[in-house]
Amino acid sequence: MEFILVKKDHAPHIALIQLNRPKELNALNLQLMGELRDALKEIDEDDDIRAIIITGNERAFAAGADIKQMAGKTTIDMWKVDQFSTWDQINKTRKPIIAAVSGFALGGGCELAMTCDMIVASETAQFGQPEIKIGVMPGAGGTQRLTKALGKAKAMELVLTGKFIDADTALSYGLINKIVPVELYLEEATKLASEIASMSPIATQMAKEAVKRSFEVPLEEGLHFERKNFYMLFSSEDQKEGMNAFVEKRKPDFKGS
Ligand code: DAK
Repeated sequence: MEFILVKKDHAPHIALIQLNRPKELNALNLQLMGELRDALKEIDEDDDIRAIIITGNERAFAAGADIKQMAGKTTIDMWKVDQFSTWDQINKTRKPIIAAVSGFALGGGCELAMTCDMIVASETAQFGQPEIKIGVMPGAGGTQRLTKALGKAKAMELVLTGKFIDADTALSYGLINKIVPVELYLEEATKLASEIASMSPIATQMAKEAVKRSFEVPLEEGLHFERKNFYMLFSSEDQKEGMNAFVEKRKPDFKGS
């Protein structure tokens, strides 16, 4: 891996993926995205890992897709590369993913953070979809995820003007979960990931799947999906362990079985 760093043992049951093109503000070139796809696939198949953190560095989470790499491309060049398989892999990752964001999260960087399940931000974080300023528009889910998170009026403003919002505004808009001082954003994301990792991984993954389903289907169908996952969890040993631990007044020890 040239453009990402992967630590599978960042903390117990937690993998950390760090985007690592610091000079280019972690601009998401095709190689980086391919590496990210492969790492996520491998981590998702690793039974020991229960939660994932994706981060950048203090200055930038990611300043978007690599404009220099895209500038001369034709429609057919773009089509041939099939970048969507990478974005689809991120979206279909079963394990909860937290984006730990500091500095710029722009364009594809903002879309990457939004494709994660939660966002912990440093007070220097800035979010935006500035594609409009370079003659295009969001292409990796920005128009949809931003609108679902912020509502039409605010999403339109960000997408049509390309303006950035700071961490306080992002929090007040409901885009992110938390803001912490810059020296603490990774620690805070790790705390959140550890809390999730202390639960049954089967339950967290099925719960994540059900919450995500709410974005795709009408309420009735979503409720049906939720019920199915709820019942399924009664086939897990973790359900017995969780409920017995409550009755016996002790901490549960979830095994992921
Ligand atoms: N691409 C390539 N290089 C970038 C970059 C980017 N997105 N952002 C920054 N860099 C590079 C700069 O060119 C500069 O390199 P050198 O000139 O030193 O070689 C270096 O990083 C430092 O940047 P600056 O010198 O510009 O730093 P400043 O602090 O002055 O400004 C900035 C920071 C973030 C405001 C500025 O760099 C900037 O505006 N960057 C571009 C932001 C942007 O427009 N982002 C959206 C890109 S379009 C798709 C999936 C995704 C996408 C599309 C399709 N499919 C699945 C089909 C996504 C598209 C996008 O994200």
